[in-house]
Amino acid sequence: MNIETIESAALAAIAAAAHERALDDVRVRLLGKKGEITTLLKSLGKMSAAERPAAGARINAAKNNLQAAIEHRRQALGREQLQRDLAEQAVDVSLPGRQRAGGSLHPITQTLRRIERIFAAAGYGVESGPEIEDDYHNFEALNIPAHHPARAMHDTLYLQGGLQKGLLLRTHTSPVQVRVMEKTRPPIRIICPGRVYRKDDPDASHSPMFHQVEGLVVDEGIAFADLKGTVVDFVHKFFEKDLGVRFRPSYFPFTEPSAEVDVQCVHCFGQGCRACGHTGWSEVMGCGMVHPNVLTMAGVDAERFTGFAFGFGVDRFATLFFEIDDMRLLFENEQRFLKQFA
Ligand code: 2NL
Repeated sequence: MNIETIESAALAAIAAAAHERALDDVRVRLLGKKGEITTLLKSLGKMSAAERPAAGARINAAKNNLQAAIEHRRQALGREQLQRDLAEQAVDVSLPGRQRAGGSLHPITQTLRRIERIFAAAGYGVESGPEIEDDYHNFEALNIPAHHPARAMHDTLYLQGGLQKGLLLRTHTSPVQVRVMEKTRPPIRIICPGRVYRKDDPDASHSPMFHQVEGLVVDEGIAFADLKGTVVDFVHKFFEKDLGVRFRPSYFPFTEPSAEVDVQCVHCFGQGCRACGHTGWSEVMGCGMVHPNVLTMAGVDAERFTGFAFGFGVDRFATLFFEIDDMRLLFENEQRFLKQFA
């Protein structure tokens, strides 16, 4: 076959190769060991010396031309394939993204942060301590006598036997304050938030684990008026409402005098409703002047220093603030409930 015919047929085959495999078949057919061009080049040896240079030049030119055409076609096929791949794997950037479920703070944590922010702004330090306590720091140091009902097995969760003898789950965060008094000299101005435990059967207003904040101020010349002002200020800042606050005389072994604090019902502003049992008031905390025995046992000079203390349930404040009617909701972690406070 003559070289022009081979070359034009080959160029047509190269142009027609629809994919790399077909193109490679064409290449082998032309330039492989037994390819048409290779065979023609081998045939040069049989030619006369006169014919050989022109024929050789012509065949080599065809070979170079075809190699270039194959390479050109290969690149074109590569680009076509790339375009197909890109089209196939294309991402629709206009599609809405997969929504990530955002977390949020638990209503108790939100309430705690709110309480801490108010007291921190008034110059209080925030202290924490162990949830497993000894009998001394939880009871003895707080002037709670041996046969006080709070110490009874049915109120306190005691750890069992062996090395754990005399250990219990703290029933209030007062032991943290005792420890602070033991290791620092007045003035002391702290709040102690944390988990506390009681052997209670859970109901709408009781949980065996709940959250408490206690506050303690010890300095020279601290009076009940300071306690009263502090508590009223705090309640107004916390609820952001001008609610009435009243102090009722009460009794705690660790304070003298002692008082219970009522706040006007956040729902009815004192009118009386179901939430406040038609009294118009909600009981929110206990407080009093630190008993001199408590100061003395902790190594504070009770002749020189006086102090006040208060304690309240964070969960109670959370239910009042967010208008939640059952405390158990705070501990069940039901997503549909928690989402309302995100
Ligand atoms: C309540 C309210 C209260 C205290 C806690 C306290 C702590 C120290 C000394 C004196 Cl270190 N008092 N804390 C005071 C009054 C009330 O808690 O209803 N508790 C049963």
